[in-house]
Amino acid sequence: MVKIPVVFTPNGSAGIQSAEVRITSNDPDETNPDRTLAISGHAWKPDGLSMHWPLDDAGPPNVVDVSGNALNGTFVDGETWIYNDPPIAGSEGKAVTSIDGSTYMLAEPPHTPSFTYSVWVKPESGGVLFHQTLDLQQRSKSMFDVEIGADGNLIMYINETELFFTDPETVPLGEVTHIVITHLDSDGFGTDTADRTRLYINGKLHSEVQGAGTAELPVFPEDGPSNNTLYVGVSLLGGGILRGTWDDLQRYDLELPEDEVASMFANPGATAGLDTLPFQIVDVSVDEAGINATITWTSKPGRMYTLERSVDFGTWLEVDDGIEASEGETTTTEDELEVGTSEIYYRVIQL
Ligand SMILES: [Ca+2]
Ligand SMILES: [Ca+2]
Repeated sequence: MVKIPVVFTPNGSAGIQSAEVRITSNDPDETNPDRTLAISGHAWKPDGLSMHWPLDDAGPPNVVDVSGNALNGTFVDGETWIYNDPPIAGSEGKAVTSIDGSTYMLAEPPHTPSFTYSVWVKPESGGVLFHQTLDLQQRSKSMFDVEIGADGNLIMYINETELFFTDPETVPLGEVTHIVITHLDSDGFGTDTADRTRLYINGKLHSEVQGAGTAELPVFPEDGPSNNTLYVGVSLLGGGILRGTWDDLQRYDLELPEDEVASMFANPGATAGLDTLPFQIVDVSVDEAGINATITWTSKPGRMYTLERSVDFGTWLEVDDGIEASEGETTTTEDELEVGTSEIYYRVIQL
């Protein structure tokens, strides 16, 4: 018996993705030398990722979210945007450019005490990256603002507290910069305190404020008027439209650590791994007698798994369910395989 392991790792957009494996033989005596197998798998989604806009969009009105959370946004003044621009986050995919008019994007991300924003920009003018206002009607209270000045400095506020006012050329106009902002508030909303806020430029920690130097993200008042809209590329408080190219916007509902930010800069467009192994089968072994198969996959403590099998990639039968995870990898065995079975496929479902 020859074992040919084929590992298919779906990546990119979260959700079901498919591929084909074609096996051919150059043996002239082989009677069935050509075989195509359809493979599908569920793309893995990192913990904490709430929104991921690759900005590969071909046109308005929607800014497509591939995080799996369906947090699509809107291109405002969508006909004026330029789509299918060459990417600035790495060399794959596309980017979008705002050149004129009232071009900005709207999002409705979850409102969480801690967060991370990551974006690639090539600004052609100063303007606003992110803006949220506490009071929509009066437009008087700034909740969260990040702005790039005409000389390439970056200014950031949370709850009207100025956290960063960087030197000129931090985000140089006409150049591509990867900007990441992380915010940690470990004791949650309503305490008036947060742990720290960090600014990363091109994968490196640029500025940091801690404790009393930072501010807590306020909660929206229950009786409004307010909304949870995130304005991307404009401010309602008079800040300008940011003209320039945008690529790969990601949001997390937690503070990404320094090594993850460095990794995101080194791998443009990739999401943070958060020290979690991709979910996949790493080994399938059959004992010499061909009676027992052992299947091993990456796992996380606390999770439960179901193992299924198929002989034709069409019908799947449960082998075992309620399999408790071990740390790192989990192994289970299917006993008493049917004699004469030449192919079995396994899949593991994380519950
Ligand atoms: Ca892109
Ligand atoms: Ca707090």
